[in-house]
Amino acid sequence: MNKRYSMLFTIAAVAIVSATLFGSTYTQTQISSQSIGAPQTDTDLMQQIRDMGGLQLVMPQAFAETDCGALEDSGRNVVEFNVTGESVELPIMGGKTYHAMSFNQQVPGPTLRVTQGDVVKMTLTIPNNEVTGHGNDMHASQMSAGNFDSINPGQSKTYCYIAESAGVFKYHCSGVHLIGMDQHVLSGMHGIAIVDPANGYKKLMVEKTSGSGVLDKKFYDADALEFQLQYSQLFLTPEGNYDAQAMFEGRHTATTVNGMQFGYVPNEVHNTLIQGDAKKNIFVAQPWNSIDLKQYQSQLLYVETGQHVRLFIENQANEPVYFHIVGEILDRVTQGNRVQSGATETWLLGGSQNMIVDLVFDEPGVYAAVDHDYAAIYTGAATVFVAGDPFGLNPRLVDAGVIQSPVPSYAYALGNPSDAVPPMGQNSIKHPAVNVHGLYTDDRAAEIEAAGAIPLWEVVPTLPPI
Ligand SMILES: [Cu+2]
Repeated sequence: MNKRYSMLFTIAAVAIVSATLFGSTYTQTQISSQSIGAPQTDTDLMQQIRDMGGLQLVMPQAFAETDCGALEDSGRNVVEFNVTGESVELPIMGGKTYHAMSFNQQVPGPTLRVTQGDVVKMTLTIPNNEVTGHGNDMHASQMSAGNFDSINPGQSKTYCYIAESAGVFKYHCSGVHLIGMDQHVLSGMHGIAIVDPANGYKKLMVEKTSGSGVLDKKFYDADALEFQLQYSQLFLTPEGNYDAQAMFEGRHTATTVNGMQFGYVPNEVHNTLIQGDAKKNIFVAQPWNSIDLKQYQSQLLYVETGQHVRLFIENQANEPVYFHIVGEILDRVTQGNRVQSGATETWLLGGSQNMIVDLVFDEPGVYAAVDHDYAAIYTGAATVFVAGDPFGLNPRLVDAGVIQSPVPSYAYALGNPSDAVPPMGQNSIKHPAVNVHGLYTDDRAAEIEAAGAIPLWEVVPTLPPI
């Protein structure tokens, strides 16, 4: 409805409502006379249509195509996203494994990162020896749902779309013609696409009294150290099979962050450094302690104090996520490209919903990001950030020769876990180092290592005593 029509409609509606309510000072003739202009305008519209040569659906450019031809040649930046659908056996807490379904032998699948307006060229391949078909529904696209349908083992499928809207968007397997979609997604076939705003992220403004009692506004550059956190749930039988009955009854057996329960908590190396004893745990739950667990050994997330940190968060499962960081306030919450809140304690994400959290850790310390649902915390949704050097390790690290001079975060010595680090975007601060960590098969872990991540299980034993 254009402005002129809208105005006429409003006048007519107000008149009718007023007449009905107050019964009335308007006569029927008067009400009708309010809309006398409309037929005249209709005539103008009909003339305009005739002048155009008739009505036609005018679209500036197709949003999506299955053959990609026009979009690939549109002059836009084209980003290829190649994924394979594969069933694999992956570990769960307690030394067991479960029958996972994955994109690229990792849970969650690889993160796609593009800039608003880019063309995404998605190719899904199902290997010959895969036991079932899979599809890929990318929420960043706006195309007919039929394109997301499954393909069979031995087949490959490509579609293209323009990432029109900025934000974080889930992608997930659509099952076999939608059948078993719950099983495939909740067994690991999910991931995210981060679509950076065309004009970049905004500066962060933090307003508080900063201990002085006087209101203080600080502005931080848009560039930030970034992490991704994807929440999901596992519904499993004791044998590690998907339990549909448990899903329908809402009885999850595990809450995962980037595929693992308690994947970002201290490990025996931290125990040794801080407690002087590998077996003396710092944290209440450390199920992935041993360095022998290689890519599955739990790792911590390291940030600098006073640094702009940006978190891309997605709820991949069914239950709401009540995202909270113990000891911190979420300085800004954004969904899509719109700020939703500032200086908030907790933000709620429904199923398949996302947000971007911007914040600054001011004080050195240990901060636990949780899903503030107690059932979720106790089944795996606790993620530990370490800001600055709260344990005073800098002098010891320098003395041992691990680092040359004091560092602003332990990431300079140990790196941040690869599965929590998204691909670089236009406002990303590069992580000082990245270590191999995640729910990866050994083959996938080897690829992550080849791309530059540090295998701490090989490096740590070679370090001098600290
Ligand atoms: Cu699937």
